Amino acid sequence: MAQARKVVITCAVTGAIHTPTMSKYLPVTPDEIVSDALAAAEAGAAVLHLHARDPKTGKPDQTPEAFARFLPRIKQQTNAVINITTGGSPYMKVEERVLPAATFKPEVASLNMGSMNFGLFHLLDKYKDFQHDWERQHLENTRDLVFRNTFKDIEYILETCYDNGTRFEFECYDIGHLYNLKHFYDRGLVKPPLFIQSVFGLLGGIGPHPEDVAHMKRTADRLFGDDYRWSVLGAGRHQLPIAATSAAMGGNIRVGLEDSLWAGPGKLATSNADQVKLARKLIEGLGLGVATPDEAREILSLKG
Ligand code: KMH
Ligand code: ZN
Repeated sequence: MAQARKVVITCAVTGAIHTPTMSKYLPVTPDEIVSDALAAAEAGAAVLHLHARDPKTGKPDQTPEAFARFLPRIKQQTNAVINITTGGSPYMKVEERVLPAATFKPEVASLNMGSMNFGLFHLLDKYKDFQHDWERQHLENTRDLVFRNTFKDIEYILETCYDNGTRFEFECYDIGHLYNLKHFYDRGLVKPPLFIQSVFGLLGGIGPHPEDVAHMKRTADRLFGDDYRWSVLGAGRHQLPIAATSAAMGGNIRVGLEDSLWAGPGKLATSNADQVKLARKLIEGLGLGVATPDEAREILSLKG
């Protein structure tokens, strides 16, 4: 009997977009990040995409010290692939953003493939009373914020991580970002298979329509042929519909509270594992399999 295709689930545990007021389930302290990450891995996430936060305020914290409070504990207790952010938050400079990946030399680091608007201010319609001052500012300031990822920035991150054997999750928020990746591919600065994470439904990037997903995939197919592995993430309520579309089209899936706080219409996810379980359900419902961490290493050609 033919083996079912294996789908890699990435879980992005906390990120830098959402704030503690938006959900009491958002992991913020090192203990919360560890327990949510481990439960997500247990539920089927082969890759854990990690950011750090200040435990008191929940503010994104990109210092290696902040990562050191949870990273060794996660590594000790799971075989899941560790993926460290180099995006940090859109307010940080690239030199600061790359420090945790440069320090901990993970198997995977994220790499954002272009500059863009990164609108979160529309969330102010929904959330009014914030626990911490920084939260309102964090949303308000995005009216006039560019998430900066210039060619020089991208090259700097590639160069900094090159000798560590770290491979990348290339975050592509729009079609032009695929062409930026092609530029680095043509120059031999990135090696196949490229792990492309297509991001849908953020204000400032491509939308979440099935036609957007199809266009992204068609373009990646044309530019990279068999030299890439495709994964998708949908922001907010688009998370699961986009995941289902990807799995049905031959792709992989990213879920997690970094990108969406929801586990259904109007229903907050009570943990990252909630969303991983939903992803698993839809993968298995399609007759596909969930990749183990070692299968993910094979599929993505990681250093292991
Ligand atoms: N929050 C995602 C849409 C990064 O950490 O480098 C993108 C992301 C970026 O995860
Ligand atoms: Zn991230």
